[in-house]
Amino acid sequence: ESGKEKWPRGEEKVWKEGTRGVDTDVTSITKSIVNHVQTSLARQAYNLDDLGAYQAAALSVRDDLIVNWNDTQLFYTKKAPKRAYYLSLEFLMGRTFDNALLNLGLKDQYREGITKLGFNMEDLLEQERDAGLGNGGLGRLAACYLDSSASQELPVWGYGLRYKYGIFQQHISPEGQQLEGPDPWLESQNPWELPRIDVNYEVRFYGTAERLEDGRAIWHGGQEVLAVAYDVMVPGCYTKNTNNLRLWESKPKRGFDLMSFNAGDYEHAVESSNSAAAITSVLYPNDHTTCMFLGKELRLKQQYFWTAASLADIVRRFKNIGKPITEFPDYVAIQLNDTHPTLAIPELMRILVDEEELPWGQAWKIVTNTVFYTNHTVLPEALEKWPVPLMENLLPRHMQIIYDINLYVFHCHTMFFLQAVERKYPGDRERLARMSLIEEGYPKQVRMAHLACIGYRKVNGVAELHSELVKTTILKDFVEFEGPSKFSNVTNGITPRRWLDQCNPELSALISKTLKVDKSVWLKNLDMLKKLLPFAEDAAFRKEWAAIKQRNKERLAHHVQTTLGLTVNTNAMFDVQIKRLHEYKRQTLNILGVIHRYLALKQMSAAERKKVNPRVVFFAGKAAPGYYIAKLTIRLIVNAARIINADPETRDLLTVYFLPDYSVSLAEVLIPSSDISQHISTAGTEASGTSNMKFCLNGGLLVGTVDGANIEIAEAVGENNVFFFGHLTPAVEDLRYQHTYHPVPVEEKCPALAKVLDAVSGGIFGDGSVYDPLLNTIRQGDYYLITEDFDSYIGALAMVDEAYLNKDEWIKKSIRTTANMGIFSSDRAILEYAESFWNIEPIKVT
Ligand code: T68
Repeated sequence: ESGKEKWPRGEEKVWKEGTRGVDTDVTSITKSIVNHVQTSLARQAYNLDDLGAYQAAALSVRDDLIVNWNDTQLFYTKKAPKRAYYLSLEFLMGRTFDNALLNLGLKDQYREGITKLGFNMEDLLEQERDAGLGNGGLGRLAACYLDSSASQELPVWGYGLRYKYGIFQQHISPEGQQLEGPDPWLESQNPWELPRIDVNYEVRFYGTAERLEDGRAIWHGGQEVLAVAYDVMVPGCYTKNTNNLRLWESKPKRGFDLMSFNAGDYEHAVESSNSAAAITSVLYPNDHTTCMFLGKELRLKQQYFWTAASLADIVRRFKNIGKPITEFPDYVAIQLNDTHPTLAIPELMRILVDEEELPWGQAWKIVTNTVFYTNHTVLPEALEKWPVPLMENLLPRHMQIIYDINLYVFHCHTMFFLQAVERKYPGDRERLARMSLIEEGYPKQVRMAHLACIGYRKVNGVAELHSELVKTTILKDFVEFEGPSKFSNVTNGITPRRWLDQCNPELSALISKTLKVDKSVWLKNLDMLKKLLPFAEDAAFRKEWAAIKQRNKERLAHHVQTTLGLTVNTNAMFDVQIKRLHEYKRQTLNILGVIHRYLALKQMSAAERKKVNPRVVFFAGKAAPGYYIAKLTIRLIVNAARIINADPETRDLLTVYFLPDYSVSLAEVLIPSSDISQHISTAGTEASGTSNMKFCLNGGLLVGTVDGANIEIAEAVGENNVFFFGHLTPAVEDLRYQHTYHPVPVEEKCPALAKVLDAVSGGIFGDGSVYDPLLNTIRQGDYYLITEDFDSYIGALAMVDEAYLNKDEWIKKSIRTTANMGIFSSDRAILEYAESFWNIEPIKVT
């Protein structure tokens, strides 16, 4: 990578002749596939199955990616542009094969070649396992941003961990309980990564930090483990630019402890090697609930291991340019995806002060000019804190640095942090305690968001409302103290390559045909979708639009039939809620609404039922393994579905499905099929949401609360094209106060809901007492305000029913929605980061 060596060795002509380009004709493609069958897989035509054929085809595509990737990296090295690094503990990439073929523009050629070899493209695509290295929105956002960085030709790398086991596999027991199984996604070889055994760094834990006279410290002793790089190629859409996602794997520094081995102590000998390998063995399956990480040393180890290896790599690459370290911020921008990588701040301080021997103030200036922080939640229980004793033991030098930042950092280049706070608000001890990096208590804890907030150049939220809430709630003191200029917003986005072209190829083709523009153009300029608006008035276009939606419904029905053996009514309206299970996301509100509908249907006469719109409700999502109430919600959904779907009186009009093991690939089938999707969090709790954007881009209408990015979606597509309900954010605090101090029984507050709760308790879905802990969260306290929003929720769904009766108007709404979604492309979002934060520019690889 250094680019300094003289090259090529030997004869340039010979090198040139041997250099491979990207194969784009069908004959070269089939040759390459057969070659991989024969030599890479050591198999033959007569015993090749779908998996083997997929692997050979994938290796062939990988060759093309490597060519582009190599050229890109060399080009970057030569040009030495300022680069941005996206540090995220999660990259929820999903499958790669289809995406790579589409971005390379080679899908048709590969399809033809694969057919010639006697295989079926769709079957091969199904062979690939999802890379499930994330929990939900935060991890998928990182994946969308990588796609957009490469597509917009920005020099951006991702850094993450190569978990041996990704997000757990979800099974549903016959009683409706979620059971977790491991996700051994690396079991069959992964063609999309390049092991870089030669790129490795030592990372230290434990030991002691000895302060020297000159302000530096020496950190020694403890345990050292090795971080080894695996590179994942990230192709841009219709460009040679192919970026890199570098994932670290942990390994013992030495195979095992020879001393113990020779002394016959085999167990001790392998123990330390196991503990090193454990660091990257599994993704933590928790989101939004840091209490589940509390005191989990392994999680802190993951965070440090990854930030230390990534920073060492970034610093080494910078040094290869040959510039003085003071110019670091001119060449490097580091974006931190949530507080998970906040240790980057003390780690970069450690490198600059202890290793580069810079004075503290100069080091601090470099750090605060390099690092940016994105906040993804204002839920108080989700804010990261680490117990001081744990930190002191695992990372003694970093704990010293954090104390030093708290007490001695030059703030605004004039004063120490806490001293400056004291000066501005004399005698305000409470404020001082609130703002300190250390929370008093037993044990004391380090507040990562506060560290993030003073160590970063910019802090941003992920949708307008959320960014406002960050400023007025969790970081209010910091905004008052420093002024608002450091705090800003970048509304999330999604990549239209995966979330339109790949998951909805027929719609993509219709758009290209209608706009008379090649998809390579509009997929990278998504605002061009606006030109679809006039076609909402065109009956023939509407017919095609509706037919595609119908075929997408049939595709989903086929999927459900083949995987679960269930028959779905494709003449019904498809109503979808897919996301992590969480009380704030209110899947409970949805299932209680479904039960309300069921009870209403049961009351109707046959004549009345004739007028009802058939509806199929889909749920999918995983619950954190320790999240009891979320798991109980799944149980209620599954058991309600079992009874409702079996009722001959109503089953033509209402069915419910819980699709197990939600994943990126399942989302790709569900999203294009929806008529409506639900995004119904309590106002002020969902930072942004990104699946709301995916549904709307595919012409599904939104049912939602006035929360997160729902608000901006409604602004973009027009409020008459969304179905809003529920209380607004400013009312929430007051309502919660009422519920706590002046509680009113559900029977009084919301009789319709009370009936539903009674039916569940009464046992229509089996033993009602099982659900008491879940129902009691509503009957008592009702923190997420289900009683407050239930009536208006039911009202919104009634409006959906009414609107759906007029099919023509409905399709118009659908078209207008898609047409106005261009602004939610992750290309727009990543360019905002590039321009207003990182100060980097596109650089086209030639
Ligand atoms: C999500 N956060 C937000 N967190 O909830 C969502 N958390 O509104 C937003 O659209 C999305 O981020 C992208 O900005 C998450 O997904 C996690 O998954 C998570 C994981 C570990 C620890 C904490």
